[in-house]
Amino acid sequence: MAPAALHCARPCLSNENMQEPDQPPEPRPAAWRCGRFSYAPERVLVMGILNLTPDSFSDGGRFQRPAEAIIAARAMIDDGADILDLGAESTRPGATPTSEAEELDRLLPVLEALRDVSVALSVDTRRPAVMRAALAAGADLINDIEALAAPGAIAAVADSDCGLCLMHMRGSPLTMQREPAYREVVGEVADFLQSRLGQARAGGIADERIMLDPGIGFGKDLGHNLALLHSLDRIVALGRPVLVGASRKSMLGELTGRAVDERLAASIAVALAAAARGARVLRVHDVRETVDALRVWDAIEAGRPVAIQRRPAARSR
Ligand code: HH2
Repeated sequence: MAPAALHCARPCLSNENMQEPDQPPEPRPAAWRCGRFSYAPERVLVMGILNLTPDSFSDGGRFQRPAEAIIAARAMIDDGADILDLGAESTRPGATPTSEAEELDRLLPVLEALRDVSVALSVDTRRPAVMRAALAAGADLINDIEALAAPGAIAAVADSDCGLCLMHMRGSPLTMQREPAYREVVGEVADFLQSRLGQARAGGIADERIMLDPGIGFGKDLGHNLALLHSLDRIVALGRPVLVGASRKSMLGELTGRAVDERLAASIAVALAAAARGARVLRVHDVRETVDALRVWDAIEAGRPVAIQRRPAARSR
């Protein structure tokens, strides 16, 4: 991809004008398939975070009952979310694992109540049994911070038509922030994701279903996170849509000195910077504000007002 194109998430005038006259047009990447949905490759999607946990780092304990989580989910859809990411186990640094039964108890009532919403339903889990139960209950996407490392995880995903997010993490949530060290963080993360992509492919999961995530804050210090965001094009170059999740994370606290509930501006800044470098899915707590920011950025990139993109229709189950 030409450097100018990195700053333009959707085809726009400035991008066309930069094209050399005798250069062949770049091949258009295939759509990304995700359960009931199929997304145009240039679309930047907003994934709203719905943590059903008592202990998530920024919004743990927000919901006492499933009904409250369902109301919050519907509000995120009204605010413009394309995907909802339901998590029933915290992965914050130092978190101890939740039992499988507890993860399912938190997740399934909410997922089942939302199964026919007009946006994709993602489930953030690393357990194959939870993946299978979630897919049976209507999930469109499996978001695995362990990149399908658990025995049986590849088969659980391969047996469905769901989308898949493979994320890079060093160690486990309990230990990952104990002095993380890399020779060259961007290259090592890219090599890991390339290798997991190959294993998923070999296990029968088509490329068109897969996206990749450098895993901001998962076994990385501030320098590692900034290097990955700065050089996100090297992850984008692996040829799959890239997800970035930096919303409210501690790197933003380190850069601004702000507490976790005061990181909205910083979260928007990192979301736009990631989109400008080619990220196609932004995992965020603050959906409405991120959607507004993307709309303004899009119009500036295009040099004219841009019609609000309609969400793709869901295929029936
Ligand atoms: N970050 C978190 C959880 N899941 N999944 C992907 N693909 N990428 C991420 O960056 C990512 C993720 C951690 O954030 P959060 O869900 O807000 O907190 P917690 O893990 O404490 O529930």
